[in-house]
Amino acid sequence: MNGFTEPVHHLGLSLAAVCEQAAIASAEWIGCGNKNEADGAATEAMRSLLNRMPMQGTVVIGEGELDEAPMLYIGEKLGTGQGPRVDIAVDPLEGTALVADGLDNSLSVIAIAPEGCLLHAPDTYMEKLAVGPAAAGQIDITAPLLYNLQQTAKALGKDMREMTVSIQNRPRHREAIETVRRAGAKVALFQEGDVSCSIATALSDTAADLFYSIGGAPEGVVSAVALHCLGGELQGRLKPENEEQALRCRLMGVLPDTPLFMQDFLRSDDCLFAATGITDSMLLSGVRRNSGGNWAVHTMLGIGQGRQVYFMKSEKAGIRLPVAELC
Ligand code: VTB
Repeated sequence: MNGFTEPVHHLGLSLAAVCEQAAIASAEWIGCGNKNEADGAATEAMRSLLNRMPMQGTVVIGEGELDEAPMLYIGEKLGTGQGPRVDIAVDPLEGTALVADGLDNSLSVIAIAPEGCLLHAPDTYMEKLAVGPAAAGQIDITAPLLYNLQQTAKALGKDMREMTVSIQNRPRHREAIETVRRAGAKVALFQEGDVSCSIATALSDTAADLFYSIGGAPEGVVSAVALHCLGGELQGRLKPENEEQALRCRLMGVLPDTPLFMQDFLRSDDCLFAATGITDSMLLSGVRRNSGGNWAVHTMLGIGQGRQVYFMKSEKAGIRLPVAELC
């Protein structure tokens, strides 16, 4: 904990509203084949609304460094300048290619915690393992995947044939996929979207029991905040692909291959996580425009203190965004 005074949790509903607007903005671009426009629309909407929130925020996980991202860059100050000092992790459009291609599993996501309490992760790969509350405390990222699969099955009281592991569909995961299948468990491959697939392990009405993948480190941090709110667990290890990335990791104070636990990702209970579905996922339904012309959106709001998680459906007045005509 660091010496903050003002609590963060009362910002929850505003944070959910920010995600909703970002999701609606990018939903205009679903299936249009343009990743950058979809991401830009979500980023612009998110930034403009975060700036109206009563907080003194700093982006610690964002769209990139100042020289590569005009908005929501790492170090950017956000908020009205009043209220709690917070670290902000944003992923305005998690799954840009999914939205461009009209595929499931995309979200708009934000996590916040008091200043100094979120891991400042570099934009490299991270090996990630995630489970829900029943298996929290039973996994070990430094141990083989088979051990973690067995531990999770034991904690859930399931036979190996009843177990499902979510793994991103990439050649780098071939060995992991074979390990799971050889053990007699099932693999649920996903194309993109680590955040929804890792969080889904903590929800009772989804098929995923264990999440394993080497994906984005920034996504690992936001997922860890959500899993904290749900009582689950995420462990990770940075996997830089070259010396330059390894140096970046060291400069940010996180050594490659060092195991990272929940207390490394998040150093306060007073945290918030919000995500709105853009396209459908295991976690949330995507944005819909209903027959009355309003937007219907589904949002998950996680509150760290007391570990409360709400799933909300909102109807938003049918403002027509200018990008609609461009698609
Ligand atoms: C991961 C995952 C993301 O991209 O970063 C993945 O965390 C990496 O994709 O959800 P590549 O294998 O193509 O490098 C996402 O799927 C989308 O940002």
